[in-house]
Amino acid sequence: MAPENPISKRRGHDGHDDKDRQLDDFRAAPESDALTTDQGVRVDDTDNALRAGERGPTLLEDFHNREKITHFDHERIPERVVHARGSGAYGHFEPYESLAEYTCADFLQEPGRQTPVFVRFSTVQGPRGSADTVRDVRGFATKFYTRQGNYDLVGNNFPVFFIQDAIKFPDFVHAVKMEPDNEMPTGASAHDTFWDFCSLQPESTHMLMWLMSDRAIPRSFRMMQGFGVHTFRFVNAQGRGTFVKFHWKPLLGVNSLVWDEAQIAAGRDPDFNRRDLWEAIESGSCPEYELGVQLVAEEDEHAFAFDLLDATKIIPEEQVPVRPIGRMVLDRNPQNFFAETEQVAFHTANVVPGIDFTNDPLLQGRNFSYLDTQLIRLGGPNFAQLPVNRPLADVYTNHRDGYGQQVIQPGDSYFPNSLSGGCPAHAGSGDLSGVFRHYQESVAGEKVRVRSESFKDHYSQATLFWNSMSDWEKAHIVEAFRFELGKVTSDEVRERMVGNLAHVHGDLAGAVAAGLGLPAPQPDPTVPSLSSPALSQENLSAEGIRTRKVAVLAADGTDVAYVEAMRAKLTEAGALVEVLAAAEGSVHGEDSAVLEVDRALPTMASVLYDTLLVPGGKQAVQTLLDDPAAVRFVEESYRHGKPIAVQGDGERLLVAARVPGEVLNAPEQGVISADSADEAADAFVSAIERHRFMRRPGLLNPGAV
Ligand code: HDD
Repeated sequence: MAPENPISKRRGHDGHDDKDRQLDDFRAAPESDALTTDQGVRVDDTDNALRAGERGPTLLEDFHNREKITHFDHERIPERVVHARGSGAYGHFEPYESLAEYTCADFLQEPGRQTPVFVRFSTVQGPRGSADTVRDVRGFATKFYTRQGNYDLVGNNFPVFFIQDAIKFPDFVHAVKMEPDNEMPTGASAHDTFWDFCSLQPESTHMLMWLMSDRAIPRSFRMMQGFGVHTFRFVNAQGRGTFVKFHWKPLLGVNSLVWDEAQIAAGRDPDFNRRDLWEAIESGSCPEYELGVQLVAEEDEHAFAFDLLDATKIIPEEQVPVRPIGRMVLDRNPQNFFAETEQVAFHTANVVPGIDFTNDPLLQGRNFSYLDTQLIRLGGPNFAQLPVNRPLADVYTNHRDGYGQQVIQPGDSYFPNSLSGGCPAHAGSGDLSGVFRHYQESVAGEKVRVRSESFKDHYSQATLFWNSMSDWEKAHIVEAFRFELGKVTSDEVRERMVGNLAHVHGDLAGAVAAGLGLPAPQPDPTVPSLSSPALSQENLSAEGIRTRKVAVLAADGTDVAYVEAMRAKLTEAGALVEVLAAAEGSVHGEDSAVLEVDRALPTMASVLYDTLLVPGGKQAVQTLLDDPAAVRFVEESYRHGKPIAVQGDGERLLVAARVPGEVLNAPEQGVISADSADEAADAFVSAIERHRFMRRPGLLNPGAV
């Protein structure tokens, strides 16, 4: 009898939903416990090649050796030309209400009906092995396995894009990717070609504002928004269209790292975001996102100061509120990275009845590119048969043959036919339910190669973004521009870019120019004063501290009772508490109580935690003061704006970490000093809820504010 598949068992894959049950058919449960060749011939030695004599030459006849090496030689496929590095997870989506008024999409009809999904998060610029915490856009691509076929919402964590027309995409990607001669920099846009392109391409300015903001260094895939970016179209059963923009909102709030922290994390844990997602799902803290839509009636197409077809523009939420329509939970990690996360193929043109395109020229070009790129990346036209890509809906086509064909298709493959009884029949000839009918839009025009006049305002919404930021967000944007342009070697490019920023805001251009040693450009007097509070991360925190990671610095002599009391309160609120000490094992309190150590301090770093707890205890604090790694831990936690709670003597570590005197006990700055857990816990929990305290003395670079 075939043994139970140990991998399925370990991961608890137990026919979770329809997609999981479908995948089960493809999970390679070994049918015998003996090693075989691909042909099923049993092998008793895979360590020694067949040779002529003990010390003689290897023989060509050794088919096992040749097959093993040949298969290995072909294990790699081309990585994605963009979004090469990613992490995926399965889950499900369920609507809150029926959206039948706007769309006939089956998966949006019935409140509570679950549709399985696979989501892949990614960075854009770097190769597969690059670090997670680089400054970059994050991909947020969702495949809904609906009963009417697969629907892919291939979005990003920013609501706008660099270019307006897809024909510019190869130029943009060539500019942002590593430079062609030396293939540097990896996972970074801080180089000449990127800024050369952007400085000559003002339509990228709005996107640059997002890219230079902390949105480009998310704390977690679980704490970042997603956007469909384009204006799409819902179509209802009567054929009425409604413009729609899609928004994913994480229930854990929208939180970011700070730049210094992101750079340290890239070294301490290059898999920072990937690990975070994986571990959260493995531990049952499943990330959740709410899907929201902005709906615009067809007759209001021209009611805005910008063009709805222009992907460099948002519809401000104050103008058209986001209506929550459902929620998505990611609750299962893949079992095989290559088979699932690497081979998944998203395509903006994978739509289902009830969801259609608009004439956004960026979207129109994407609708060509994704299928095209999968053909080379996945080696032929049959990639939709790969388990992760396979729809749950029945598939019946006249496509035949090609590399990797998995199906034995009996019968003819042409239409019309009489010999196969006319099968597969067109839906039009019988059952009309679930048929995709393209939206009946009337189209007329000259053939022209022009950009619409309505696409020509490249700065107003960049200004809107700037105006909507809080003081510390603005300071971070200025610092990011200074960092990036500071890496640019061409003076001409720097000057041109700063000149463009003058059309966004004089303060921004002036502060960036000062950092680069350039004269402040003339501010543009026509800059608007609009703002949209919904854009600031100050307004996007969530309630609660679920899954936030708390580091406790301990040593022999630590007040164990205090740690246990704080741990109880923090854990009850959903946080994850880890005790760090110089070595693994345990430490003893003054009263010889024992505290288990979760991690050895030398293997960890403050950047791997959200917040810090320093218990008192004279001897313990002295030990920590003598350990440069512990002092650095505190110093970084403070500098990165993280909440810190200290007990009694623990305050001496703050002093050693050069925390200014006025902040030694300043709950409004996220530094809580109290002797008992009862006094500290509530203030600490509210501080963790706020995520970061970026207005602490010394944190805001005065030149950048
Ligand atoms: Fe794209 C991948 C998102 C514009 C061409 N894109 C890709 C992925 C995401 C996006 C999330 C990774 C999917 C995955 O995880 O496998 N792309 C976007 C967004 C865009 C955008 C939100 C603008 C609104 N993309 C865009 C344009 C083109 C492409 C204008 C080409 C004309 N994108 C591709 C691609 C990729 C891709 C070359 C690379 C790998 C893949 O498709 O499967 O076809």
